[in-house]
Amino acid sequence: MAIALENQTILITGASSGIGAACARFFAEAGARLILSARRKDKLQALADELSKTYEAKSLLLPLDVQQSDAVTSAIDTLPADWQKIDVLINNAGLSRGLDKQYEVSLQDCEEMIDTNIKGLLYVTRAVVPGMVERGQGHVINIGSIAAHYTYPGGSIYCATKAAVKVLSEGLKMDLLGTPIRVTNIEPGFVETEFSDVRFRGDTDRAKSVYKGMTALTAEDIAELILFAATRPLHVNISELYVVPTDQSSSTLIYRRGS
Ligand code: NDP
Ligand code: 8X3
Repeated sequence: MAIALENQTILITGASSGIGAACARFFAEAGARLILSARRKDKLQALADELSKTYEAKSLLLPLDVQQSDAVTSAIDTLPADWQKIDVLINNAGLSRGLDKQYEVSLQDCEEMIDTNIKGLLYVTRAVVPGMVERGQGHVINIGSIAAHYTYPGGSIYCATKAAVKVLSEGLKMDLLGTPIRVTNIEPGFVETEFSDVRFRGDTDRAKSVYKGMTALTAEDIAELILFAATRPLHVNISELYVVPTDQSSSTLIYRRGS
């Protein structure tokens, strides 16, 4: 039987758009309280207002750049007393930059992907998990990618970061064995969000062409699976969920209509 999320506290990184924002809506509908984190405070505020109006959900804004280790630690350590007991951490903040060759991609792009997708996820995990262990309750849900399994040309840095998320998820599960804390790695294929706009720095035509002629997953498709993982009975740990659009079988094998 599904477990209830009423009054549970969910911390979502990257809540300002895409999968993170969709998770906020699904968990709010299920009665949870949300800690909404990302860099764009205006987007977080608009989302919090919507959640309050639509679901009467309580939200706390946590504007944060996950690349900044000190800021992450201090933000988690100084949460208001009634928000400190985090039940579910959704490590979702992440991005890709460009499709440049490994030997040509700028160091700045490499570092942004590594610092956000690997180091940022680790900073947040290290700040939150000790409290979960102390309280004997918690669930860490990382957003990996099928890119962890399939390297594609020009994507090796991003793919390496998602391979790291897979390994960090597996290792965290091992390190938490003997505690009730659960660990899940969600690995989506194409999801149509701001992801490709960010990858191609606002070149919307190029971003749209990624999904041309095929039906991509939606942020809601993924949020529903995350909610499913979070609501399994406490003795059930979904370790990995690998999910692609029906029109996709690997990072580079896509079925496109009319092409
Ligand atoms: P979006 O671009 O829509 O969302 C990314 C989120 O990450 C935004 O809320 C952004 O917020 C946040 N973010 C980025 N950098 C930082 C940072 N340094 N500090 C804090 N927050 C940050 O893309 P998606 O929703 O698609 O992506 C969510 C996750 O899903 C990512 O980890 C991505 O790698 C993964 N994924 C996406 C797939 C896809 O096809 N879309 C497929 C597989 C995995 P802000 O800019 O306000 O900080
Ligand atoms: C995002 C999906 O295939 O663009 O993780 O890398 S892909």
